[in-house]
Amino acid sequence: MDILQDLNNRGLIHQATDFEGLEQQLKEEQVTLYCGFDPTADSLHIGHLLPITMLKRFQQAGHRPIALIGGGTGMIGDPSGRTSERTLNDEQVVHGYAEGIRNQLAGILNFDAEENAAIARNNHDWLSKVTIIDFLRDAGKHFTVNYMLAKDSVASRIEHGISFTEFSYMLLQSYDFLQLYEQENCTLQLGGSDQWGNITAGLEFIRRSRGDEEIKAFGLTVPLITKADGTKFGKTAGGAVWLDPEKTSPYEFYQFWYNTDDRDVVKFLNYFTFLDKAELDTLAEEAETNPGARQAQKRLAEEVTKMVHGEAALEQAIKISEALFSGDVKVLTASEIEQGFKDVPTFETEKADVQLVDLLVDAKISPSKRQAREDITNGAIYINGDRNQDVQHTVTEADRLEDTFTIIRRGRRNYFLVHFK
Ligand code: 545
Repeated sequence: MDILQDLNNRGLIHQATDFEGLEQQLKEEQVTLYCGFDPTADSLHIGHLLPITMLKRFQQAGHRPIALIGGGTGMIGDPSGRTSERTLNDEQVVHGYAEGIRNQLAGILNFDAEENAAIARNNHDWLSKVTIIDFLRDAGKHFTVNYMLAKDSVASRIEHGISFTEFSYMLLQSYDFLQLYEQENCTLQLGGSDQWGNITAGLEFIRRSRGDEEIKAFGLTVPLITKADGTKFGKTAGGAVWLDPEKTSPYEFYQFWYNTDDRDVVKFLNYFTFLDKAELDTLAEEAETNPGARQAQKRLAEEVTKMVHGEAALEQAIKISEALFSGDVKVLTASEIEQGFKDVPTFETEKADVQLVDLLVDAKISPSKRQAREDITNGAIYINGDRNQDVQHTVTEADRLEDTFTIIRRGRRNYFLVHFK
């Protein structure tokens, strides 16, 4: 199937500058396309995932993606989609972020493909070299202030004010598109819907600066991701869902996708996975007839976790999820316990041996000794997954997993972690 048709079926096309023209170019040749990422943080998060998977889809269809790192534009700050001025980061900070983001993109796109390897470019390479005189003559002259003021990113900021720095941003992104057009024969720029103004400014700039030449360059945006319950996509109680495994563990990442609302799961399967129509139809059918089994969520979580963190991290995330669900936690390694129990109440102690009754009270698992004894005799207390009904029990080395942790459960679901230091 042709790539644009596939993207359309998946609901991935929000706006396109010349759909038919683009469709034709994609049929006729290997197209080089790009999407830009400004190093404004030390990691990407799942709000950036859709354009990344778009680059990957085009690559799988035989085209050549460029991941553009905004080492230069990240020094300026894009006003698009923002209600207030950004604070500027130092060059060292931006440089450090750029390196990390490049590596994250390299983990998802194929930089070693034979025919159409993805490449990374950094706009600091050219933006740091152009002189202000050349820039104002070669770029500035092609834009009227009137045109710039009419862009959403600027118009929405007029009331409260926008610095000349951020006002100028669209010229820099436009300058990039021309550079990549000339250096790499890049004819398509992708982005989220917030990037439409910058992308169309770039196309305008290419046309004007190339004079009479017939320009076959295009812009495409993906939709803003909405959720059925109206809350913002990608945010959890703990904040953003990062691609960096140190910031959001693969287990948490897996759980995020696994917890997708039944009303959103088919859309997200279309957006974020590479499953074909037959599989998507089967999963949609299962989600409809047997939502309780959460087969669609499971598949979504598996596919996205594998794409971002790899097969081994996915296996671990599944292992942790299953252990927590079944209660059989003894199979977990120390690092798996740390991942799976990150948000579980944790009690640290330096004691070697401790009475179970005392531990339940000290760790605030039971509110009093009397209640602790009752919980034990009632069979509500589990040590590392095994019920323990002995009120005299002493928790010792023998009750520790990996010499360090004792996992206590009260009832079916309430987990507590005791960390013996
Ligand atoms: C810079 C130079 C170019 C082309 C594009 C840019 C970046 C663009 C921008 N994009 C956003 C971004 O977010 C920070 C990522 C790293 C922490 O600001 N001006 O850099 C997001 N982008 C992906 C999508 C986006 C957009 O990276 O386009 O819509 C989010 O989904 O907000 O020549």
